[in-house]
Amino acid sequence: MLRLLVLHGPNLNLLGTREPSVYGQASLPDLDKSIVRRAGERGIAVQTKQTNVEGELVTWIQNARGHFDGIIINPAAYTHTSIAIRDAIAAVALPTVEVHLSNIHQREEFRHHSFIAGVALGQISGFGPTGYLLALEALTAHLDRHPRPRATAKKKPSASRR
Ligand code: CA2
Repeated sequence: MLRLLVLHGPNLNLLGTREPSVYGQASLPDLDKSIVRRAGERGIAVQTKQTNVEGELVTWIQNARGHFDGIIINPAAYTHTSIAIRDAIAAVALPTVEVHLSNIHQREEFRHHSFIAGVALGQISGFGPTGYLLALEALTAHLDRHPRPRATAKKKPSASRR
């Protein structure tokens, strides 16, 4: 079974509560549910995570190696600032798709540049929540064409017996 990690960056926990004209009405849990549902229909296991902390994203990306086959990431504002996230993606060498809800190229100039795009398979921008589902399709199609040894689920620490 393919295992994909979906990462949401800073402030995306506010989805559905503010700026609906830019980011839509759906909340982050709504968005995650639609991703998990679509993945389930495709027989893919997904784990979704959100953080407002750059270093946490870096650690999650590093730890994905061996446990996930690919990453879908909306780095949010870190897209435009984070060499650390770019370096982590390059280091783990897992196929990664960059997603943005809004079309960053139609917005302010400072959003036009992505530090992530150069190390991503591709970027999907401007399709709202559908972008994550498109990313799922794109990533699975890529993994079908470029098979690699499958990732394995992380072992839960077993309770110690005395
Ligand atoms: O369009 C996207 O998905 C962005 O990654 C969203 C980021 C923005 O900095 C990027 O340039 C483009 C911002 C995420 C903030 O999300 C909010 C959601 C609701 C209310 C306020 C912020």
